[in-house]
Amino acid sequence: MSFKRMMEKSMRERNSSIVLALDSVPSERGGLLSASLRMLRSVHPYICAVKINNHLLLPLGLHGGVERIIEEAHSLGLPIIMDCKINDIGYTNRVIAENFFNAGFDAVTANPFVGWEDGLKPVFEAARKMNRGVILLVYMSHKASREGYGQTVYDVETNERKPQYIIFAEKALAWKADGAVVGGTYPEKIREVHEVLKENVPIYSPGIGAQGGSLRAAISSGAKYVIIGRAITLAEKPELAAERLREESWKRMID
Ligand code: BMP
Repeated sequence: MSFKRMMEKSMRERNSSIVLALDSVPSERGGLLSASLRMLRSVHPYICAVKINNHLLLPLGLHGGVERIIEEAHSLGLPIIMDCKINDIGYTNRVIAENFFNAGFDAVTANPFVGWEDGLKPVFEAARKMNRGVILLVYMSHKASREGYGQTVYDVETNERKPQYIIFAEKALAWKADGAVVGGTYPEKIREVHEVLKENVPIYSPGIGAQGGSLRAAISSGAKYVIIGRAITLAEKPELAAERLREESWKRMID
């Protein structure tokens, strides 16, 4: 099954569009790995996938620690995404993607700034060969996002001017990406990107809660999945926070 279909199935079966950003911190109740596994086990009924990044990869390492989290996510029936934001030359990018796919990740994130030929093409090739997904950054959630993703690009051949994120959305469509990241802090950008992508490439939206984005606005503007970390992981009762957020997001989805 393709990553896109796997996500769709997980979302429908669990009535949840929440991708948990498992950016754990060690707690007094144990180290990073046990804190992460505990978090996953307590919130898994309310989420449809898990995403991890360098928060866990650097201290735990891929083999051993992170592979244990991948195994746990899969045993709970959850797809797992490596948010590595691949951003190098093609030769290196392929090795990065293959390492994560071989470890068991179902998808990786990548930065379209590096382009296709000798950039992200080898990542998409590796993903297609191994039946995994690639999610592209289209407009990030942080304050300075406009300095890069929000620049106006002048095309000397056509004399056209377009926002960088619209060009990235068009690339996500042309490259048949499995997802596009658009910050939940910018619902108007979600709307514009959704106009380009329609239902062909699902929008993943981080920045809800801790970064000030509204779940309601992100979903009603066209986000299909919401990536949520601290609003769940730092809550006094993460499972209650996840349950509440799931309810709120699901209500919006079926409205
Ligand atoms: P939180 O809900 O705690 O703000 O976490 C958001 C997560 O999404 C983090 O793991 C962050 O690295 C990631 N993220 C983001 O916040 N904005 C983006 O534009 C892209 C991301 O991957």
